[in-house]
This record gives sequence, C-alpha cells and structure tokens, in this order.
Amino acid sequence: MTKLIFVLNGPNLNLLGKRQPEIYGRETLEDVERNCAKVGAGFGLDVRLLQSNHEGQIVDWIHEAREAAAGIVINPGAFTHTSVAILDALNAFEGPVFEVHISQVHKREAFRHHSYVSMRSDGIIVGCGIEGYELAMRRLGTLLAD
Ligand code: CA2
Repeated sequence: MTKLIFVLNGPNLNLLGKRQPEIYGRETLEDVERNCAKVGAGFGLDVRLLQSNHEGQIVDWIHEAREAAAGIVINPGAFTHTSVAILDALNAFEGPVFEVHISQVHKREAFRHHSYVSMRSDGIIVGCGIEGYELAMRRLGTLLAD
C-alpha cells in the first residue's frame, strides 16, 4: 500500500522562485512538489505538499499527519528559529521527520543557526537548494521500506 508523506513549508516559501533567486534559486514550490512526487513514486510514497504563512495552520497539519502520514518533510521557514509550538506538535508525531533548509543557514546570520525543530528531526538537510527535499524523500523511502 502507498504511504503518504506530508511536505510542509512555512512562511514566505510561497515566494520561492519569484524573489531573492540569489539565495533561494529560481525553482518554485510547484517544482518542489513535482520533484518530490517523482522520487516518492520510486519508493511507493505519495506526497502532499502544503505551505502556510501561519504557525497555527502548520501545527494543525502536523496533528493531521498523526493519522494521515507515514513521515514528514518540513521546511518551517523562519518558524525554525522561533517556534516551540511546531516542535511540540512534531514531538507528538510518531513517524520520521526530516528538516530541510534550502539555504546554508550556518553561513548566514547568527539567528538562523539555532533550530527548535532540529531537537526532533531525524535528519537535517541544509544548503542543497530545493534538491534537499528530494534527498529527504529518498531517505524516507529507505526508512519506510517494508
Ligand atoms: O533556507 C531555508 O530554507 C530557510 O528555511 C528559509 C527561510 C529562512 O527564514 C530560514 O532561515 C532558512 C525563509 C523562507 C523565505 O523564502 C523566500 C523564498 C523566496 C523569496 C523570498 C523568501
């Protein structure tokens, strides 16, 4: 049976490919969705890609994932560095969680160096552009293989 992966994206990531290409590249969230679906298909994984600018909405989707998803890929955007609520929600999710950052946050401002979400993440992919989402999907495919 196919398993579902939630690919969750935080604030401003709807602008991916439309602003600041020097940091975040030229590809869009639609490209991310297509690439994740392609990798997932090779492992029998379906993908539901979601984006919100609202912290509570992301918490609600993580709660939904408790029943609906076998694993989570999450780029919490700026909430990475601020949100205990997202960390708490992820702690209530039992499956594997992979954290993705498009940019190499450790080469950037000091406030981007700490991630609350990393205290829960089973793996973290940083600075690989949108390919990071595909790498996370590949790892989930391996971990969730029957
Ligand atoms: O590198 C990442 O993926 C980040 O999670 C992106 C966040 C940033 O706050 C984190 O420190 C690192 C920002 C997402 C904003 O995305 C945009 C994309 C295109 C244009 C403008 C913003």
